[in-house]
Amino acid sequence: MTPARFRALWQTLLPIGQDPAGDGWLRYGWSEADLACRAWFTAQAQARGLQVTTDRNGNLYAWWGDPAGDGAVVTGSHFDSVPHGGAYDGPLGIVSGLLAVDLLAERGVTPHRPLAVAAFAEEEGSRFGVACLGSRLLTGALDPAAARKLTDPAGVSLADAVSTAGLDPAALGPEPELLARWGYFIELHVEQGRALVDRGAAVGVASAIWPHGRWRIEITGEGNHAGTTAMADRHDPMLTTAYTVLAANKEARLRGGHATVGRIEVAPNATNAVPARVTAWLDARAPDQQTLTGLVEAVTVRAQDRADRDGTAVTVAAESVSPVVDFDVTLRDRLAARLGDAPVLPTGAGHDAGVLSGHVPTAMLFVRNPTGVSHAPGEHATDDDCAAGVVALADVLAELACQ
Ligand code: HGY
Ligand code: MN
Ligand code: MN
Ligand code: MN
Repeated sequence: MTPARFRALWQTLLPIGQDPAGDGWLRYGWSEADLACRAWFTAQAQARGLQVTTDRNGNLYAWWGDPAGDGAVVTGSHFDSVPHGGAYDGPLGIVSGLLAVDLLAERGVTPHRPLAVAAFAEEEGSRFGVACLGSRLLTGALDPAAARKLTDPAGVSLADAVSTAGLDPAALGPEPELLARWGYFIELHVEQGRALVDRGAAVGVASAIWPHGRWRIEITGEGNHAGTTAMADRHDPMLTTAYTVLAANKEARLRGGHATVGRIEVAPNATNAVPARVTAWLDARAPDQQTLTGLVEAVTVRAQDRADRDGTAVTVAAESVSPVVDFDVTLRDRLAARLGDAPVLPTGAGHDAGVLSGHVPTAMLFVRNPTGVSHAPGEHATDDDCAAGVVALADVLAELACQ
């Protein structure tokens, strides 16, 4: 697998969903860009003679072998991005899976198990607000009735969105019988940090996914005139919000966790009005559940203290939380050994692999990201390292599918 060969396939997908202004990618679940990625996937799979199936939640699979066979080895990731995200987070795992199939076929490998490349729906949750939507519906981690009601910022429901892709919204729901036929799931992903750079390695193996979640913080104040209202008479939720944002940063640093408020909505969102209400979304993550719980509680307490001073009200609701995922040690160490003692490292990022790991033996491979940046246009991986990732994935798939 040469860097040029990786680049040749990569650049057929790259332009899809790219921001016309060049500021990253805009690929959201069931959007035009996502439907174009799905069409790309289907064409690439068919060009390889792979059978394409879709589960009831719109997750796509390209099968080498019988989709109904047992012990399947499935690899894959997601097409969708955060707004103005990077090119690699998600798509790299899908492109690498297709190229790994090419490599195995050229090596004359005959898998003893069905092998599939998967594309999971709406992993980032950028459109409907719930991360790993497709894999959570597949595994039963998300109630389909609640999911159907999810709406995007334009008010389009998930039910309507999946209908545009030809799916029956009433069919959304868990598929235990499909998962029961899987033997392994392997996700290759661009590293979202600099650990592999620091270790001088092109490919690594995941040890764990930090517990993490997103919390919606509603801060209600009193809308008023920005010019005539005396400062002492204001109940300004933006002030409480500012203190909450600072508290998140401070408590995360104190506790060795990660936290940010990356999204806020202000009502009425007028320059010349003291806001009536601010909604802030907190993303918090930590190496263990106890630290994460303590971090979120501390932020909540600090927000409430400030609200008491500002005469505002604070409510906090968890929108989606992901428990810690310690990847199967035997599988993890077997893959690390197969890859010549590749570094083993945890990640603070969530992945479909984290959702699936509760249902099928799962592992993750990481490809070096020289910038360490992710969820932003600066996210990067060199063609050389991506080619090395394809070879590593092919070696792992061969090991698992031919045992
Ligand atoms: O948010 C995450 O950690 C993942 O990239 N969806
Ligand atoms: Mn991501
Ligand atoms: Mn991802
Ligand atoms: Mn006026």
